[in-house]
Amino acid sequence: MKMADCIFCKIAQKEIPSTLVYEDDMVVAFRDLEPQAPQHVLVIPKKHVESLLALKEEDKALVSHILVDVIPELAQKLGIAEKGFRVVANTGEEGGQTVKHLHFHLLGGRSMQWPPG
Ligand code: IU
Repeated sequence: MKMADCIFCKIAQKEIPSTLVYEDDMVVAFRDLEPQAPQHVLVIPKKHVESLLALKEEDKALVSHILVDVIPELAQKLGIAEKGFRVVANTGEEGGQTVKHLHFHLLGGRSMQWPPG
């Protein structure tokens, strides 16, 4: 399930170091190297999925695990659940996706503006 040249696959496999904040059998979460908020974590599936558009029927449990279990738990753990936070999945070129391994940005610890740039 690993893509040889995918940096997030390497982070998930611990071949490249990162500041992990969460791990289970399906998911890892680590601190973004260029944080855009006081708390900025990336939640990724361990298996390589290029983007939201590449998800398949069989991935429904994975996505719901990320959204229903992992992100709310992490928001609590990072202390941003009460005041609020933002979850972003940049998808494709105009969506601003730079790393082609599905990732959910979890941002918090400051007031967010809308719309984003
Ligand atoms: P994007 O949605 O694909 O633009 O987000 C990619 C994010 O991954 C971006 O915020 C980078 O700072 C972050 N990142 C990282 O944390 N570690 C890395 O090795 C690489 C990118 I490459």
